[in-house]
Amino acid sequence: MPDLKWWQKAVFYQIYPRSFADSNGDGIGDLPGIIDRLDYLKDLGVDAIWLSPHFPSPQFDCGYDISNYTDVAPEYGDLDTFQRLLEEAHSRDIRLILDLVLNHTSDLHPWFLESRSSLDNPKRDWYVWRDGKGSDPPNNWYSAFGGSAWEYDPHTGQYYYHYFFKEQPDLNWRNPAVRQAMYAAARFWLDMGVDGFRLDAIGTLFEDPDLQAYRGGPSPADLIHSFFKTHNQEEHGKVINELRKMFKHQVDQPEVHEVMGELRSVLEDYDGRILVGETDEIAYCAPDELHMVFNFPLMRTNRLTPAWVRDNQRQRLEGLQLLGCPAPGAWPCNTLGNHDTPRVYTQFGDRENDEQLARLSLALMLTLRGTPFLYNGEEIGMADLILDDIEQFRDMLGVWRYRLERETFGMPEGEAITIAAAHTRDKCRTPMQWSGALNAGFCPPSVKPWLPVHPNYSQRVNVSDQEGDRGSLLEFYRKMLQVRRETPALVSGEYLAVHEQATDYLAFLRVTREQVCLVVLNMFGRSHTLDFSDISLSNPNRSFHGARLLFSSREREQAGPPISRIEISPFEVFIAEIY
Ligand code: TEU
Ligand code: CA
Repeated sequence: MPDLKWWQKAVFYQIYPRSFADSNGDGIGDLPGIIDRLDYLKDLGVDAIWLSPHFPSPQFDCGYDISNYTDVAPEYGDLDTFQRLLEEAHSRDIRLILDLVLNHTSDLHPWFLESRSSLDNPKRDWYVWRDGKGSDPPNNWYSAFGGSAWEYDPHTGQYYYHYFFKEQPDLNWRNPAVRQAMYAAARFWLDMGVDGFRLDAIGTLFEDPDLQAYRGGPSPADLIHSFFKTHNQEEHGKVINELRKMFKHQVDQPEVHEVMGELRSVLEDYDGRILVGETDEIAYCAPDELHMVFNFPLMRTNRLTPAWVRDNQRQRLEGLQLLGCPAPGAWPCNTLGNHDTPRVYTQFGDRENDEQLARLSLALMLTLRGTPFLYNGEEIGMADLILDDIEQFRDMLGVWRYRLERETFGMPEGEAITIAAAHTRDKCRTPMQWSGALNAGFCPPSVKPWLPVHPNYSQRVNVSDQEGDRGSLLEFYRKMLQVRRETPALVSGEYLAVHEQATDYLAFLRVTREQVCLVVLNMFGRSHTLDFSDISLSNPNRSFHGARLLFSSREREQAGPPISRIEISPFEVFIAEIY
């Protein structure tokens, strides 16, 4: 295997701390709970954790509104506990990256409290303050989370800018003092030994300095309201493109590259630390900027068809190759779910074959070229929980949508709840389901967890009922992670699509000098008898006559089938070394 770095071989597992494991029975996940579950993660076979924000926060945006960048939220533990988590993870050869929210702080962060206290406060220019135009805001920019991007502050008679909620005022990244303060926060955790950062919403760091107005057209509310009507991912793609036009003066300004470069140079003072940006913009992926960015376009569909994946891979890999991302060749990063998106089981299921499609989704993540990011709970098939009581919502984006539908569009209560429940990110953030006990073993039966537990925990969608059950999704994840770990070509091999006209199944090779793997993912319910004897490689010229089975999602004889006649079952995951 060419000398890949650890982050190019690793499988990442995102932990949403508030929902992962509650050690002290207050209904809220915490760091000691994660420590208690590190053996579970080691046994599952993940190599690295992305920890969503663990910092002190008023929790207006569920932790993405930070009020202290160099401490631990008291409900999760303290710095000593964090140090212990890091040591316990490292002792199990599990790396840990943190979630660095650069674009904004909480409006209760001391920096903002100082900044808003007076026009001449030394920290005034740490945030984006502007005079209004008469009684109007400085311009017509919107927030991505609804309403104007400008909040009037009567105390000083100016407006401050917020790309997200008004409780998340944007930092002014053109101010060197802001950069130094945030780099110092990064060093605080790097000095402790963390292995890097997932950088939140990096595209939003800068806004057009001349406040170039939005060219006019629908508001985010109008777009999002219309999207829900259709709620299909192709429509979602159109909405995303419209939103990108709407926010073009508020995101992906050229200076973002400068900050990514400065952050990268901070990391160069340490060994083996990484930066992965929450963006799909591959232009940030460079030897002097980010190690990885996410392949978000892959996720923007309701159904992972072979054609969809082939097109995505063609675009992403060719694009990364052109950029000369860190050798060897391009280095992609694939994911199908996180704390902002529907759960994989729900999003890519079809309500009839969900179990098989969940297996295919994972197999895709573990066999495509690049670093896979998994999301806690997907390994047991956790699904979206559709809430029916607005009082249970914790994601203010869901509450905003409810109010929008009720107050702006006059939707009846029941419909507004249904729409908001589909939109709120609470649906994918419910507590991890550890057992079939009440509250799924997340917290004591007598305690109300911070979000309701999905009731399907009592139908074997939980760790303890699936552990040791060969037919369970959890054991499938464990086995597939092991196969990937033991198959160098699946980790470092070039990707080469074959049988590209096939509509039902996705077939591709993963090629290194030493090994060639054939991967066949049958994404539909029809059987196929396939002939791969026509495969050949140039440079060096190679043809193939035999197949050695590495993994199949169904029982198969150990000896591989003849390469000219491979029978593939409905929804089968088939991986073989060919020679
Ligand atoms: O999300 C940034 C981002 O892309 C959001 O605009 C996303 O589209 C939204 O969550 C709707 O799906 C990051 C975090 O992942 C998210 O949880 C935070 O709410 C947001 O930044 C602000 O920090
Ligand atoms: Ca707790």
